[in-house]
Order: sequence, then structure tokens, then C-alpha cells
Amino acid sequence: MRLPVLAGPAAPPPAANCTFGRGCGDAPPALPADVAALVADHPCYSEEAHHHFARIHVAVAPACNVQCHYCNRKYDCANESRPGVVSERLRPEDAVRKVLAVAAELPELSVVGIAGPGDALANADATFATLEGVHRAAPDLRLCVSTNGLALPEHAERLARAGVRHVTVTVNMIDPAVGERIYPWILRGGRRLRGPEASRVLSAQQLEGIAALAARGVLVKVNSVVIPGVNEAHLPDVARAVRRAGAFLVNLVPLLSAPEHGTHYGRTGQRGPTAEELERVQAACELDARLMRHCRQCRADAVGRLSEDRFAAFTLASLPPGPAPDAREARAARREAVARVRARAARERDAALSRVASVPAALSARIAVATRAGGQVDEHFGHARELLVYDVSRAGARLVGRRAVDRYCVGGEGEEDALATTLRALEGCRAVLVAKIGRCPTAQLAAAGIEAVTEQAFQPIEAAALAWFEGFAARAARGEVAAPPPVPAAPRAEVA
Ligand code: CLF
Ligand code: SF4
Repeated sequence: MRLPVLAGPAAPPPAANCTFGRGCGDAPPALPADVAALVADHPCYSEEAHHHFARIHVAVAPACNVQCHYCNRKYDCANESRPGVVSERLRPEDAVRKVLAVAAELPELSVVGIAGPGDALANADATFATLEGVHRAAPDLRLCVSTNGLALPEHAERLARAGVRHVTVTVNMIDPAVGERIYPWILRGGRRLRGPEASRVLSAQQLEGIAALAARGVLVKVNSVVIPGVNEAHLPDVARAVRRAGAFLVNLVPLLSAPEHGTHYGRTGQRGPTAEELERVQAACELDARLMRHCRQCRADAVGRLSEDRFAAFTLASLPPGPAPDAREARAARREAVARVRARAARERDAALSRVASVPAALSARIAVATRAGGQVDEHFGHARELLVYDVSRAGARLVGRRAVDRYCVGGEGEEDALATTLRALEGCRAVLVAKIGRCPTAQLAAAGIEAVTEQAFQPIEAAALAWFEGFAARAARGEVAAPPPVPAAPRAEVA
């Protein structure tokens, strides 16, 4: 099966009467049924799935064949994880045991990934032993691999034969002049290559590897680290090139960089992008590629849904002795239950869409949503550690990204500092949809021009966003909507 390459929606230029001076975009094109089935329960490939399904990363790949200026290998791979030491590196047999034990505990587990802490294919023996062991023991779990792509062409066939249907390749450049500023060296054929030659070889291997996987029916996601002043203007070219090679999805990952990471970029003061810069790059790349916007930059030993980190609860030492029970039936039952929840959410979204069909196309509004799980507005404002930000128009509610916030309610008291962080994270938002909120933060949000909305509590997010938008559009038609207030300082692009 040659997989279709899908462009994302091209955002039209903002209309003169657009409330916020941004275009509103069309609904993204629907996926073909075979591809939709492949992504339906993958929390990274499907935004909707990330509310319902979990992944586990098994850290069986410590070595790397590339040096990136944003990586210190004492920490997790910055491509697929946030900086932080991997708590335990695993042998393949332990990795399989851990996967089965976690799968017995978490019926929502759908994906097993290898994402470092080095490069999966620079540790090919351990990677394939793990993949093949998991596939034998739990064939219903999806296999996922993340790689820098240097060794991809020679492994593409074996990955496909091992049952891997999802591969992430980190592609930060196609121009060696840009690559020189990201990669000091690579190891290839027993030689250490430096300078533009290193980046030329890396880029050629990445594009060839992506094409080889796509030709074998593997869905390729490309992660591109956004590095201001280094590659951000070049990333639309990268998106075009990887799309041509056969990539399915592009994930623009903000650079994580701080002196304490001990990386070249951290030591030399290279900063990550602001939220505004990241959005600009996303808008430019979206013309050519379908984008992932819900990445959590997770650890190489992450466990659970993307919004949670349960790795500490599943260390090798904490696993129950003896073989784990076969939990395939429980996972199948969970998939069916999730399918019912999603079908209901789709019906409610479609009904809400029909109610806003006559709203002017140029009207859109940005809102934030507090959610815990299940794709609903179900988190209290004071408990939220992150907010999902959506642009809402008559075309639907489109995820823009997520914003980390400090928990406002600590020990029953409201934290003023936390509220200041939240207000910055809510830049440009008209409303925040929450399950519950106190009078004091409601008033402070209102003073900043942001409505706190509880009427949509426990409703599916898209339907809830559209229901709020219906009222907003009515107010806009009556001339009751003011321009959003300016916000003092642009926050850094979201990282967990
Ligand atoms: Fe893991 Fe990566 Fe597979 Fe997902 S993560 S190997 S594709 S199962 Fe997902 Fe984590 Fe982002 Fe990666 S949220 S860092 S994109
Ligand atoms: Fe680090 Fe990953 Fe780059 Fe290797 S490919 S140097 S592990 S970020």
C-alpha cells in the first residue's frame, strides 16, 4: 500500500472584517478509511486518540550515531522527550516484560514506542529484539519507532516486516548550510563526518528512508525541531521535501534549551521559539503538510496518556513477579467503549456545526479548554496544569497547541503568581472553558477580557467550543464583541 500524502488545510488570508485579523481556515480533508484505521488509536498520529489512548516508551536504545547541538546524551533524546535522565535503561527481555505488565494494568495502552534515549536504529539489535518480542506476545499493540534517520534506508524493510506501521524521523534541515549549525558530526561507515558533508549524508539518508517506509505502507511522521535564527525560515522547505518523500504528518517541536541541560545550544544561549514564532512556522508549514499540534515532548521512558507521566509507577523493580495476564480482551473492550464515546462526540459536533453554518466565514475566535481525559471539558480551572488552545469558526474547532500553566489552586488557596502565568498563556483567547472555577479567578479573567465558561462542563470539546462560538457569533452580530486586550509579554512556546 502506498500511503497518500496529505496536505493540511491552506489558511486563507484574513478577511477585512475578520475579528482577529487571522484567517480561519477550512476543515481538514478527511482521511482515507485505511489510513484512518491506522491512526485511530495512536495517540500521536491522531489528535482525537490522544484523549483516550496511552503509549509506553521502552528505553532500549542508549547509543547514537549523530550529535545534535540540542542534545546531551546524559539526558533524554530532545527529539522525542523532554530533558531529564531516563530513569532506567532496559534490556529487550525486560522491555517486553514491562510492556506486558503495563498493558495488563492499562487497558487504554495502544502503542509501544522506542524513542531513545539515543537512536533506535543505532541500537538495531536491541530495537528489533524488543519489537519482535512485543509483536509476538501482544500483536494488538501498535509498534512505533523514532529515529534520526541516518540508518533508516538499510532498516526500512525489516521495520515493515517486524510489524512497525509508525515511524518518526527527526528532520531539521535539507540544506547542509543549515545542517552545519545543528549537527557537528555524524558517524557513518565507521567514519566521523563533519561540516556540510555530515548534513548532506544525513539529509539524503533521511529522505531515502522516508520514501522506503512510505512505499511499504508505513506511516511516517517527521519531527522538526524549531530553532530560531537557525532553521525556522527553512522549515517550510523541509515540510515540502518530506511530504514529497512520503511523510504523512509533520510535528514542529520547539527547541528546549537551557544552560543546565549541558548542550551546545544551552551553553551558547541559543533560545527556543516563542509561542508566536512557533505559530508562524506552523502556519507556513501547514500549507504543505498535515501538522501534529498536541505533542508533549515526552520522555524516552514515558508511560500513559500524553498528558500524564506514569513512568515512575512502572519501574522494573515495581513490576509484579511472574508472567503478566493476557489483557487483549480488556484492550479490545476499551477500544469499543472509546469508539462509542467518539461516535457520540462526532454526532454532537456535527449538530453544533450545523447550528453555526450561517456564521460569516471570516469570524473566528481563540479559546482555551481545561481537560483531563476523554476529550471533554472536565478539568477545574484551579487544577489545570495545561490548557488546550483552539481556534473556532464555522469550519470547526481546530487545535492550535497547548499551553502549560501553573496550578492555580494549591491547598485550597488561589495563587496569584500562577494566575499571572495563566493570563500570559491565554494570550489572544476570548474564553476559557472549564468544568468549574471560583468567583475570584472568574473576575480576574473577566478584567483581562477573558470569559470563564462553565456551561459546557463535561461536554465533548469540539461540540462545547462550537456551542460557545454560537453565542459569541450572535453577540458579534449585535456588535457586542470588543477587540481582544493586549497581553504584556509573549510566552515561550509551550514545553512541558
Ligand atoms: Fe512515542 Fe513518538 Fe511513537 Fe508517539 S511519542 S515514539 S510517535 S508513541 Fe508523541 Fe511524545 Fe510527541 Fe513523540 S507526544 S514526543 S510525537
Ligand atoms: Fe541526541 Fe537524538 Fe540527536 Fe542522537 S539524534 S544526538 S539522541 S537528539
